Amino acid sequence: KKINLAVVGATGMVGRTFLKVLEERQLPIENFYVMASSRSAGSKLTFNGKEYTVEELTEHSFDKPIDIALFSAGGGTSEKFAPIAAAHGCIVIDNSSQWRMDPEVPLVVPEVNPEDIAWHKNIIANPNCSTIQAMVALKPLDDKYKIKRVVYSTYQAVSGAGMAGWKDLENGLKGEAPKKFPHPIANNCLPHIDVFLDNGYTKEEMKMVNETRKILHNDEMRVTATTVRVPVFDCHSESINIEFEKPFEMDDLLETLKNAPGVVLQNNSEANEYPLAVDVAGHDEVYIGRVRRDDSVESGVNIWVVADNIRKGAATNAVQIAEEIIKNMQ
Ligand code: A2P
Ligand code: 11C
Repeated sequence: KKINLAVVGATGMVGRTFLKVLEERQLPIENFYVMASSRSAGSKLTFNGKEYTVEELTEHSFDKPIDIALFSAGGGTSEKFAPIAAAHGCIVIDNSSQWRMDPEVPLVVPEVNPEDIAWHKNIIANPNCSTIQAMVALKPLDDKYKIKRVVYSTYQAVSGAGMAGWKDLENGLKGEAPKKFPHPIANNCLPHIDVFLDNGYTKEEMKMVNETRKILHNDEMRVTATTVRVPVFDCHSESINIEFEKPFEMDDLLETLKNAPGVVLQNNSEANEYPLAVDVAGHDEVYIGRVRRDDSVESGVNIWVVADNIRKGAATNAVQIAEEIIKNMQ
């Protein structure tokens, strides 16, 4: 069966990558629609060798039959338009943070909790990019050794903040003042992603905490995070410290990671081989290296996890969810 598919926010950083990933993975698409704001309505985007005109997203955009819509146009747009699309029978896969913690909305990483797709009510949330790559790494370890506590420290690319974030680094390297970030990002590290909350953490940090618990189905899991923006264009890197309930053998843990879906284990420090943002950019897998026992606790490990935040962290993950839905439609 071929489906009708719309991309909302098609002109954005993630939106353009949706088009690329949909092409690469050859989804069975009958009618294809690209939507954005009035600012870019009328402009053209090429998909599968054909030109498509960007439509302005309105209340009537979903009057036509659309089976699946991939949204990446900000939380406000999702808040208003995802329910409209859903009410028309369209399944929305939403890349914003708007619906992620709604108990009626599944939050899905296809390698990790594909079973949650089954209970959707026409909106499925794509997790935050820094959460997605962590989940692909943590799930096989949680299944085997039961995770007790996680400490995330992230090194996040400017592309996570969209086109405006990208430009701040590009222009900042030429000496221009920042427009998107509160401080220069060139030659700097900003321990500040998204807004600050009352508890002193940033929203990005609390997204990692709350989304981890929801995706791994464990509200009790102890999780904490420090998220940092670094002067890198593509790929989020993460240091993850994990404490387990059960003991583990290092060989067994490495084998578990090596065989995990969506993981590439690159753990050869003696040869200076470990995941690097510049190598991982453009790939869909989650790369893991620097695996070493944490001797400060009874059973713990430190790992280094790198993924392309726009691909696996956003577009690819959403397209994989669409593929699962299409598979279940057959
Ligand atoms: P537009 O190009 O018309 O501004 P990024 O985060 O990379 O900047 O991308 C944001 C995406 O979300 C763009 O495609 C942008 O479209 C789209 N967008 C922003 N606001 C709206 C809106 N109110 N309605 C529809 N699309 C929107
Ligand atoms: C960043 N992780 O790198 C953010 C971007 O909740 O989807 C994604 C925000 C989100 O800035």
